[in-house]
Amino acid sequence: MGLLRNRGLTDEERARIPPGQHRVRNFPVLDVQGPPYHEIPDDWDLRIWGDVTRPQRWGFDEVLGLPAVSEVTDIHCVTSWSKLDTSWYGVPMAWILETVAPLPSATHVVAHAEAGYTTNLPLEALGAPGVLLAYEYDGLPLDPEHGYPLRLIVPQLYFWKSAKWLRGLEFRHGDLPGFWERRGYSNSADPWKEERYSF
Ligand SMILES: Nc1nc2c(c(=O)[nH]1)N[C@H]1C(S)=C(S)[C@@H](COP(=O)(O)O)O[C@H]1N2
Ligand SMILES: [Mo]
Repeated sequence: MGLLRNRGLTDEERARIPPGQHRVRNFPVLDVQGPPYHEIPDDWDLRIWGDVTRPQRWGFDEVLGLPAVSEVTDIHCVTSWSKLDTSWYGVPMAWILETVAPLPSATHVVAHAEAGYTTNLPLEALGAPGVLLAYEYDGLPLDPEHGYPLRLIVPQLYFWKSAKWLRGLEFRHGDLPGFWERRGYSNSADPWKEERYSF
């Protein structure tokens, strides 16, 4: 089915679609709960804590003042859609890592989003190219459905790792499975290895 649905692609594009995936042109919305709000609450903050040298707490205006870059990446949802050349703007995770300076004890990171959604990553995954705290998509503020005001983008892993409505990054010694990881999704989530589920 995936092959038939991928017929319109060039060879170059087809090579960017992981096994079992098909390309979409729209931008599907997938989440457990839907947008928590359409305006940024007064008490909004982004917190970075745990096994780091310099914990942080930023209001949204402060986030806008941090160094920012554009990234064009392909994204892959475990439900089998992939979207090529999505365009994001925000704070590069490389800069965040330099700034907070994870302690030697830090091995994993839990991303905390509104309404209790979490997802876990090994520390190395945050160091991969293109990982971003994104606040713009296609040159505009994120849509509420896609994570306004801020979401994580981890393009090299299935998209459930890219927490929408992000509020915190917890650096930890040891792993702690997140919302979907506790419900049978793969811990490692590499789309090129089809690491979809853990059973
Ligand atoms: N906070 C939060 N982030 C989330 C989710 C969610 O339910 N809550 N769903 C994840 C899943 S399963 C996917 S595929 C992507 C979907 O992002 P999109 O709706 O922008 O396409 O968001 C991820 N991030
Ligand atoms: Mo997903």
